[in-house]
Amino acid sequence: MKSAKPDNIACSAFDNIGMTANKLDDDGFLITGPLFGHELGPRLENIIPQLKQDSIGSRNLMEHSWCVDLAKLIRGHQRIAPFLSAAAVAVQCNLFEKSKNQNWLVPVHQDLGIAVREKIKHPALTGWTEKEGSIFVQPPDSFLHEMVAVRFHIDECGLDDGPLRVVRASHKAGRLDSHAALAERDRVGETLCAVERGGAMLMKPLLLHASSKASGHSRRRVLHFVFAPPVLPFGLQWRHAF
Ligand SMILES: O=C(O)CCC(=O)C(=O)O
Repeated sequence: MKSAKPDNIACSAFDNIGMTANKLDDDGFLITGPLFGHELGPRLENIIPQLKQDSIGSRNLMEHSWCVDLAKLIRGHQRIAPFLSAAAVAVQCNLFEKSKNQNWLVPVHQDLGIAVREKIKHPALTGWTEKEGSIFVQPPDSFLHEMVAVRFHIDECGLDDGPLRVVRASHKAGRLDSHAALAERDRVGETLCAVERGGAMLMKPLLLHASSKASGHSRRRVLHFVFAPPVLPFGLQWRHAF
């Protein structure tokens, strides 16, 4: 089997103003420089430790007004808005933290689940699960293609900080089982995604992605927002939609 060593590095050392939505459609991801300068950093620094103290689960951050406010700021940002449809709503926000005490990895996968209010029986809806009190289901690929994740980096994420490794353009292959996912990764290779503090990585949920453990000397926090069409198919309703 061919080694899956990253053959490429993507970083935020460019300004994406003027880039077209085709870039996101073609590659399945793109990286921006800092969205708000350094202003938002200290504000978020104060919020995140409080969340931890309250032992609030990382998947339900949309229940907090600060998170809804930030989602709206991000959606309207001149570097982000061109990549979202005008009607897009924020439906989810997870905090992903890697540090010395909290170091982890994820194998290659696609983000297939969405959080909904209740179960609806329909043959096109699969993979029902419950996590942290939310019901998740996998909608058809055609709906996942309409969604965009915006990963807002609270800290810098360099190559030693457990960055995402993505398989460029793999979202175009649709839903892949684990065997096909590994084959696609080995065929295309991986791109390491370094992001500056305050920068964002935009990503299609069907893009194959993975991440390694960090070196353990840094703290890498990412708020992973998901934006999607406001109306779900088959009578489903979003758990959160702002
Ligand atoms: O932030 C990471 O390292 C992994 C995130 C991830 O796997 C995901 O968004 O599904």
